[in-house]
Amino acid sequence: MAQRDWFIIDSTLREGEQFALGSFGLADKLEIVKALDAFGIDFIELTTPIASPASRRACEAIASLGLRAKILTHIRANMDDARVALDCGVYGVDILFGTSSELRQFSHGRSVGEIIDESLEVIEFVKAAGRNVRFSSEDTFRSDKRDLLSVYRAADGAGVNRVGLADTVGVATPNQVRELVADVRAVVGCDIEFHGHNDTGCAVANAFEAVRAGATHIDCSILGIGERNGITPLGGFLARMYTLNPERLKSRYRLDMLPELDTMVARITGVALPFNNYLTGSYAYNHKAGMHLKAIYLNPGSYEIIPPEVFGVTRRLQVGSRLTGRHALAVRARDLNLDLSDDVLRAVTRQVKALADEGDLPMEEIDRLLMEAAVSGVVS
Ligand code: HCA
Ligand code: CU
Repeated sequence: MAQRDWFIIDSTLREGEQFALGSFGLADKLEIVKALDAFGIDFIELTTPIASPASRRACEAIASLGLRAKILTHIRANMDDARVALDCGVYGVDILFGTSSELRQFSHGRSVGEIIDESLEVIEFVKAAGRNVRFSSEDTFRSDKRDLLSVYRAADGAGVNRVGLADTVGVATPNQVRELVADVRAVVGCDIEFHGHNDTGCAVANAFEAVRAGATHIDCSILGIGERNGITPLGGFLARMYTLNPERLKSRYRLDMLPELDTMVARITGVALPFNNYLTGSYAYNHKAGMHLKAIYLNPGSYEIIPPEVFGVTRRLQVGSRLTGRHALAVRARDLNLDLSDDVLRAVTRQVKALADEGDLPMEEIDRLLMEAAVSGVVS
């Protein structure tokens, strides 16, 4: 199935509010949506306005900002929910219904026929109001495929803009996502959304396979925040897609704003930015081993699949470790305008390695050793 154009639905203010520390005040929400809008995010999904009075006020306030990003909110297949959502002035609603046998038995107790009937009423109501509507089935990947396809077919027939597949528990493998999206693609004409949890570390790969199989909308959140350990992180998904089509991403999003988005959500939620975060983690562009350093100096692409400056970050060259090499020290010496012979450089390298066995050396210490060697010509 040919890849179609795809869009990002940022759910930091819906799924992300389900993160343990994701309890956003109005000022936080406004800061986040404005930053997402400046970044160029296509859609922003908000917590349902019926969750609480403040949720409703936030939904109304954000919908009236006139952002370029289209504002969606998440609702049950329920007419009251739909009315309140439309009253808030949102661009569209994302309807969710559980289709897995577990949810049908232990949660809402509806049959597939009842799910279809209740959903169609809401879908028709939203369509008649001229708004955008999506129908998604919770826990898609543990649902019976025949049930799923008949529900999706009915939703498509009723004129939804999108159907959604949700890997609610993060159990799907990339292959399963590819197959199921392709199966859904074969029975619906509307757009397809994918929402993937990261319990088994597959959320980025699953989102990528969904796009390859014909999905058009991917749910992400900044830093991946959401229920449990979260969903597809915006940065990780962008990194994945960037390597395949850099120009397209650069033309659509202000990629250099990613550090601002990540640090903003880390600050607001009170978590540290993960050290190994995609692209923006403190060490995501750290180069340490001598062989890596040598190649990086000659051509950064040898160990970097994405130039750091594209995402507004800088590389770190860690020269003062026991894994360092002569080339790294030679480059540093050149930067300091020191003229060191090969023998002296080898000797300094040995000295740095021996000292670094007791702990990495800061750059000032490296510089001091290089300058000392330049003056004396020998190294003790
Ligand atoms: C949840 C709901 C949801 C909804 C996804 C969607 C999920 O479990 O709280 O609307 O597509 O993961 O199923 O986030
Ligand atoms: Cu979810």
